[in-house]
Amino acid sequence: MATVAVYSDADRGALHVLHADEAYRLGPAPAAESYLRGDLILEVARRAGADAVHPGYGFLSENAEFAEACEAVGVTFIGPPASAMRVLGSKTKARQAADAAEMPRVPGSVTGLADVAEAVRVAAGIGYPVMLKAAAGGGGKGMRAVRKAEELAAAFTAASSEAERSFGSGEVYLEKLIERPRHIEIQLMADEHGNCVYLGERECSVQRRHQKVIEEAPSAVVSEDLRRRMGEAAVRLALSAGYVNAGTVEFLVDAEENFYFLEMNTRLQVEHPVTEMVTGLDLVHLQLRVAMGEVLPISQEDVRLRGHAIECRIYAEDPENNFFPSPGLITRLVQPGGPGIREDCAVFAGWTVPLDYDPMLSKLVAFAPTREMAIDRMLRALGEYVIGGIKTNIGLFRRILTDEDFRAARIDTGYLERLLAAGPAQVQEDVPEEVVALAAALFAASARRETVVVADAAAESRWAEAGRREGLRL
Ligand code: MV4
Repeated sequence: MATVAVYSDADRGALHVLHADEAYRLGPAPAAESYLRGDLILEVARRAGADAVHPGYGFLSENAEFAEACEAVGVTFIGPPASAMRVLGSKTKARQAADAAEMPRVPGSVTGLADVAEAVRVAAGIGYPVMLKAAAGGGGKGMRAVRKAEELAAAFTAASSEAERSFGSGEVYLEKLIERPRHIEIQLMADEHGNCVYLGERECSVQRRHQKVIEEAPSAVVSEDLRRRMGEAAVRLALSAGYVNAGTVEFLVDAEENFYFLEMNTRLQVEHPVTEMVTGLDLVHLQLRVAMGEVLPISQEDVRLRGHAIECRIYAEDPENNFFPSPGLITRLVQPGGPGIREDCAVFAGWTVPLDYDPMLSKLVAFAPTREMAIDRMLRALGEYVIGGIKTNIGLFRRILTDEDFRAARIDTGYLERLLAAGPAQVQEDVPEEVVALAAALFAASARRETVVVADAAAESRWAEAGRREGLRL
């Protein structure tokens, strides 16, 4: 299968451009002038004679108009039909489809609340605390928890005007607030012939400001029975909307193992590798075969989960500076490997991380027979990972993976905010003075981009002497 890459001026030298058989420029760096220009992308498809377009993540991957524009010019969109995208990509339509598919949903209103009086009535019906949500919101924006009845009126008015300002629609609905939920999602794969399988779940509760940081498969708290019930509900929803190709159904799961439909992502997700590791499947390969009209080559009985996988999203961001992006030239890259380590890396030494896009550098995945082994393998791999010239969030993962609550899988969507609120990493107290001084000197030198050679004459002569004694010429 020949590949055609598209790139913006910022990505002229990017890895995907080097890997593809052909590459075409879309336009200047800003996404609005390149990766979001569906017309320019289809112009490349025409010039290159491409049969299909894979939209990846973000950008146009959940844009029904783009999916339609592809089909209109006879280019296969590797993803769901626009009609399914429209139903499942809209919060309120998806919630209505979830009800039709008898999918457990958080108790509350399905459509927008007409006025404060209706909000008061619905809240009284489900009991406090409640969560107000903007229908046109998303990713945690436009959400407001209300813990007492007397706060509801003001909160409703504020949420509605905020939604109007931020999303162009003041429509607000109301749900039972699920305390300390886990975010668990089901991976689906459906073909054009009415077959749909679920490929286990992913635990995505370790998030910061609604950005996933660590994802795992399987979830440490999902039993075989819960997995089957969530999977079958997700399949019912997908089939009811005529869904095709890869998709993910997101759930909130509470401490009593109740699960509630949140939303559906009508695309492949960044974290799909952890599902690939525990199922042994290549999800993009399956996407391509489904997009070519093939019947799914696997049935639900064929799906077997084995072992445990953890993914760390390696970002060019500065944990000491509120995780702000830290773009710039990557001067050095030493990548981990070894048993059970997979690194999906998009950068290389000499690459300049641009500011124009999400600053993700790579996804480091550790697979092992058990969660404990996967955590320790990941720690070993992170210890080998060197990305020079820019700041990264590698240190954050060491803090999380050595944290007792994480290792005991006592995590929920508030876990990482609580860990970070506990303050900066505890510096080890037992570090000898000279080591601290040496570390400071190295840090200062690296900040000045100098190389510091620490020559210990005694050590060197012992090394040379051993070499002479053993007759080795090193
Ligand atoms: C909730 C919730 C608790 N109760 N709904 C956040 C973004 C959107 N995906 C839905 N979200 C939530 N909805 C009710 N009724 C808690 C969250 C939530 C959350 C959900 C998933 C992943 C991370 C989260 C972080 C904070 C809050």
